[in-house]
Amino acid sequence: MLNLVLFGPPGAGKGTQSHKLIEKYGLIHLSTGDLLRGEISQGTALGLEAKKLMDEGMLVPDAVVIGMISNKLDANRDAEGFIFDGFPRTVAQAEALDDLLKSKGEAISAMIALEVDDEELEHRLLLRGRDSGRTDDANPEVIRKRIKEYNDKTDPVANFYKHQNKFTSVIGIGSKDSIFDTISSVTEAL
Ligand code: B4P
Repeated sequence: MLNLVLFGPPGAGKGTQSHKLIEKYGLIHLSTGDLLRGEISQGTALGLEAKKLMDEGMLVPDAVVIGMISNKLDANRDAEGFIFDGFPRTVAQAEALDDLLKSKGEAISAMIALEVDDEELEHRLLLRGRDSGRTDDANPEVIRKRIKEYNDKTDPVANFYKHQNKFTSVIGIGSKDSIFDTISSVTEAL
């Protein structure tokens, strides 16, 4: 199985590059952001709780996202592999993911981290906020809070995969296609 973690700050292009990887490898896309937005649009209790945190630029509790991912892994037992987009975002989530995959005789193949500076991130997210209706993209203060949450809680996850020799960093600035070419050179070497 090819199991990839696509990593990077909010707006780095994880969702964008995930879609290209899915087309190329037929992987199952597991985006915790999309799953949470799905819960919000269905008006579930989980969605209502998550929306409050997401609108403030905070992470939702580990147990919630780990539970969602665990259900999706169980529901896709015959998959060729998975692309984890926006997950894991904390070291506790990374440890839980390793355990879930291990219980199925699987492991993460690689983490690919998109590197983009804060100014460009803010610019991209505000631009997306104009069309997407995403409330967490509309407010510069919330965007800065999300970037701070990333630096405080998510960036340490990179070390988790560095220690396993599974980490590769890719510059996330340039055309979407040229970034994808660089990512492809990493996946083809696996
Ligand atoms: P996510 O939905 O994961 O989204 P994101 O980090 O905002 O964006 P992404 O990096 O996917 O950006 P995209 O490709 O779309 O998270 C939203 C919230 O959900 C979090 O803040 C948190 O509250 C919660 N959450 C999710 N997962 C969680 C977890 N595991 N634990 C706890 N909480 C969790 O790109 C952004 C924009 O840039 C797009 O408009 C795109 O077109 C543009 N773009 C992409 N590549 C570009 C390029 N090369 N050049 C120019 N623009 C580009």
